[in-house]
Amino acid sequence: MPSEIRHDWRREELLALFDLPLPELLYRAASVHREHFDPAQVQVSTLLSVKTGGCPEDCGYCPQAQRYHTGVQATKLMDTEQVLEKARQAKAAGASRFCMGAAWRSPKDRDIPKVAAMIAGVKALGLETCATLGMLSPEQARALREAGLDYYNHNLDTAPEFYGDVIHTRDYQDRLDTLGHVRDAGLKTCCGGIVGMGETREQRAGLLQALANLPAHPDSVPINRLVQVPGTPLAGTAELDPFEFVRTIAVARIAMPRSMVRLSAGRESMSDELQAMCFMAGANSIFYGEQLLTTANPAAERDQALFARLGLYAMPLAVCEDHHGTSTDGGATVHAHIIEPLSA
Ligand code: SAM
Ligand code: DTB
Ligand code: SF4
Repeated sequence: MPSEIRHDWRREELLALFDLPLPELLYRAASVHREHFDPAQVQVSTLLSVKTGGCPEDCGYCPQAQRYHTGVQATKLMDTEQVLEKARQAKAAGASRFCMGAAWRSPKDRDIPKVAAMIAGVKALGLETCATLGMLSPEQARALREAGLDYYNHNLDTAPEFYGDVIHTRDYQDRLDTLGHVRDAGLKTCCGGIVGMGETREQRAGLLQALANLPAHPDSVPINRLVQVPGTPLAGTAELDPFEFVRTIAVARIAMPRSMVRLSAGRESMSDELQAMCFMAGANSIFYGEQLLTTANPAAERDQALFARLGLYAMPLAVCEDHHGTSTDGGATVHAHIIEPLSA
């Protein structure tokens, strides 16, 4: 029986999945994964921080909040040409999606034409475009869509009842509102959260419940493992058991069968074996390139070697588009497997 697309997950059902013996949970998640995806195919995105640091918000995990002293140097919005050069490099290295991040609470209206020019330029390179700029008004979301934006990343971050322990400068409803504006503008959503912030298993289930019960499942679901940055309030939090991280990926896969589940921040400090377990649990997307926004990500060579050892390959761009039904050229521009495996 194919798995249903549900928006009525109860917390206890998700917790019952978390509580399964790990082999049984992995089997169930891997079965759901195969209903909708080739389990060897992984979607590859590259991130660029187009405006770094100096953020007025107080997200307890974030190295870019002005109020924490993390050593991150605040910058102005980058020039479009510099951004396009980075996007060309990302495409040449094998990424199919380019995600531009800005350390803003929300963009000012005067920023939108500048970001729109970046989006249009990246789109013209043949990459999928994604942006994460904070809260958006309905008009801003529409303007970004018109510029050629495919995805907007805006995370719920954690369960509603734990959220107030982490962030105080905007509330959960603000996030839900922005996600509504993004969907209404016809953008695809990239929405997930962070684990390892000291939340309970019930709260991890609560994050997945909130994501799966959105009016539409996010097209991409980034599951970040907290990157602990000295100076942030969450530095020093007890490390999450790696198997609990794998369980979180598996339950996300089961609850959101057609979404791309992204093994996101935190890979740099994960072993190859832990990452392999995450792919077996249904993760099918990564951030690729040595930097996330301000913190380290595995070197491209390490990821190429990992893909080769595991027999994984990068999702070609045209397949990324086909998967969401928006390919305009019938797949004529299929790129070969774009993270080239290193020869043995
Ligand atoms: N300022 C915008 C916002 O908050 O929506 C966009 C950029 S913000 C850095 C994007 C996401 O990165 C956050 O929602 C959070 O989930 C993730 N993130 C930030 N710092 C992180 C950390 N130290 N570890 C893991 N994920 C982190
Ligand atoms: C997401 O969920 N993870 C990415 C992306 N969306 C923008 C960001 C991770 C940031 C990790 C901390 C940093 O590098 O500053
Ligand atoms: Fe600012 Fe985004 Fe960091 Fe929060 S997560 S402090 S909004 S850059």
